[in-house]
Amino acid sequence: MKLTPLAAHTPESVRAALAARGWDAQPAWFAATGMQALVVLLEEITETEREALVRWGAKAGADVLTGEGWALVGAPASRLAPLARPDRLPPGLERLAPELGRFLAGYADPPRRWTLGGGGGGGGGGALSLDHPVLIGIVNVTPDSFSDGGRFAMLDRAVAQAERLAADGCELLDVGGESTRPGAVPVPVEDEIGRVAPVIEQLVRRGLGPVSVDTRKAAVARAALAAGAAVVNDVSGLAFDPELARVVAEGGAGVIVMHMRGTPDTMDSLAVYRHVAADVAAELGAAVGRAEAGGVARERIVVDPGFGFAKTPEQNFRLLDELATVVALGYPVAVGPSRKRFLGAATGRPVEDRDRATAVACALAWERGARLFRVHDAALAREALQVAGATTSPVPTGVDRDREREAPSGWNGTSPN
Ligand code: PMM
Repeated sequence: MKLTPLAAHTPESVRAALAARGWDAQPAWFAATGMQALVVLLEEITETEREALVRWGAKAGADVLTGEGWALVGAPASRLAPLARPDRLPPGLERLAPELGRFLAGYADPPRRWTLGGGGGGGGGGALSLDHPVLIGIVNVTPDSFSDGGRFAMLDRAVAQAERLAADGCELLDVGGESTRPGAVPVPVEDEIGRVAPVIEQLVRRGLGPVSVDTRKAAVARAALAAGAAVVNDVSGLAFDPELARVVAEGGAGVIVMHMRGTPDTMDSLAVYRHVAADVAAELGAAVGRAEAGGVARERIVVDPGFGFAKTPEQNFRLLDELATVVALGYPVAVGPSRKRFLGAATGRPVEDRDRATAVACALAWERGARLFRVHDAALAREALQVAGATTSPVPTGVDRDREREAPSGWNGTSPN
């Protein structure tokens, strides 16, 4: 007998083993994703539900660890799938089906596109494919990033920076007029509009778009969308300005909801989590709820764990490693590790020498399911992501993703041949 342990972190290993033994692409991919080990944490469960889970686990051969009001369930996707089907649910677990069903559907068929505004307000238009890493280039128009000041100097330099980022492969340019670093001075709305709107207009006019505006304020977002922005990137996750979700919805724009706590001034003192990845995912879920309650369509929403915002270096690294918990929300995930302090904590490098570390962080995030990468230096990140993207493709060869959509109910753990 010959024994070969396969790589368990990717369905690709099982797919390749089956393909090498004559299986067709489609059933091989089905079976391989069904065999992937999943772990779900259930909270706020009753004693009856807990007992039903333990009984089911013993019968199904799943691992179930429980305590009062919670359970951790570990099993291959194919074994969890019946729990998402009302007709096959063991009695006592009825409340589990809808949530688990949503997760498994998103797991089997992650979002492949992000719908943006058409620019110029009013919606329509653009979309970005998420089948490959998408770079978002940072265009800062804050006086501290352009210390020689002057409106025209600022505009010229922003355009030059945007041209460089676009040439280096950025598919979205993120224009921000207010620094969100701790201790940064708040910028009055009129000043922020005066900084970002002319830049956005220029970038769109020169065909460098689509463009996003990095703002927490509804009035700034409204002006930016009128100037041609297609996306609002809000570091406060729609918590700072209650009007912003409605402005995004009415403008037909895309939105990035980022996780943070408090404000740039208070966030460092709020970096206390029970379990950082699970807590951030739950709080991002609430942010997505704010977006949807304001009328923003699901396909326009991207979530971002907010590296460096209300997180210690250790928490940022845990979050990066456990990014799959954020990906499991079912929305495309953007990350912005670029040049941040936690990268300096690991490498000892100063802020101006963190682009290599940024590129590595982006590659790791891609491997864990992130699709969009907000960076200062696009050339290095692009190269890292080209390698990462070639290693872990979200589009398996020979598989028709529209047929794969059926996966959760199709998983049965046996050979379809
Ligand atoms: N980080 C900063 C600003 N905006 N937006 C998103 N979506 N994600 C981020 O991580 C993020 C952001 C702060 O970084 P900078 O001051 O270097 O731009």
